[in-house]
Amino acid sequence: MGKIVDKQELISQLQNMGKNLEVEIQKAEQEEELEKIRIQFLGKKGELTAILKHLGKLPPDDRAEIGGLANTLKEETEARVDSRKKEIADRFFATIADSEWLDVTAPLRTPSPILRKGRLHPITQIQQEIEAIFRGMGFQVLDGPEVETEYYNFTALNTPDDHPARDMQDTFWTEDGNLLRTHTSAIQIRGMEKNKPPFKVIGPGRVFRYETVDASHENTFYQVEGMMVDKDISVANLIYIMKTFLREIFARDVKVRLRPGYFPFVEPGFELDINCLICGGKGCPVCKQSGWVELLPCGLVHPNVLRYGGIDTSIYSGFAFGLGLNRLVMMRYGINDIRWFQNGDLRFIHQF
Ligand code: FA5
Repeated sequence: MGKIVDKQELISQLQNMGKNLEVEIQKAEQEEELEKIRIQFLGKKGELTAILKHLGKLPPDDRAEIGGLANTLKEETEARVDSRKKEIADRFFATIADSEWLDVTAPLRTPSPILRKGRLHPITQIQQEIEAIFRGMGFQVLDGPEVETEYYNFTALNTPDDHPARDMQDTFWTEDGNLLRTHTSAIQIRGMEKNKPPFKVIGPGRVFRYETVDASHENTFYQVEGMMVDKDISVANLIYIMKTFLREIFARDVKVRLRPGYFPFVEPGFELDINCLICGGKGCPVCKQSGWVELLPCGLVHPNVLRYGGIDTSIYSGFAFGLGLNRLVMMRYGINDIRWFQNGDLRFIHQF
């Protein structure tokens, strides 16, 4: 016969767990610690599940009572974790606000911080460098609108409206049926409309995705698109241009790896990863402990896309790539959180 389970014993176990949880949550100083606590207590293999294993041995009335208590504990814990997270974030921003308080009625100090020379945002700086590197290789720099049509952002990129790949990029739609471009690939189509092959273009710009923000994901970030169309373009041309570019931008040889990657507008498609320059490949939050950072998806342009651009695919082929600028800057300067780029903290900008 199994162990006899006492209802009171389970209640007191739940109460103890509740007390421990309260203490642990209050002690936590970082979001990651809170996540660990949540998993330790409420996860599938957590303490609550261990306690509830005994539920089946109780009479039905007691089961309902203990089940109810467990649910309340779970809900209370989720709420406590959320409110602690908010406290941690508020404290962080309050520290910044305190240290940046400025009396606008005070007379100017000399030298005045207001008269300090302005700096270009690190994203702008790297964009200018990238443009110079590619111009040096004969590429033309193109622009495109941030509010795009479905046609340029998806349809002409071999992604019709019933294509599952549309879900790969969560989209902000405007009320009139347009969208905030989810990638600079829209510029590929504009590039083909403006040029007759052979041609080489890059298109830098801001892009938008309806995403949850974390250390390595923003809802507003920057990319540079690249495209080369000529006779007999192959993966070898793509790899050569990418390696040359990375060596120039990092001023050293960077370890890269190429994995197969799926994008409807290239065939074959690749993900080019670079060795994480923040942790040297050992593993950190930016590379999600993998040692590699996904930097440069690329591939040979799908013939359907070339056809949308009015290009004769019996003569010409091409390659394309889409580089994430925020992550590139993070790698270069060892920035461990993507949220710095947009939080408006001048101390951040003044470092570059
Ligand atoms: C694309 O956007 C494709 N258009 C790229 C492409 C172009 C593929 C041409 C093939 C040919 P992806 O969604 O993986 O792919 O984004 C490209 C890069 O943008 C990523 O490698 C990453 O560096 C960056 N990126 C993507 N999502 C985010 C995000 N939420 N926050 C910051 N950077 C991001």
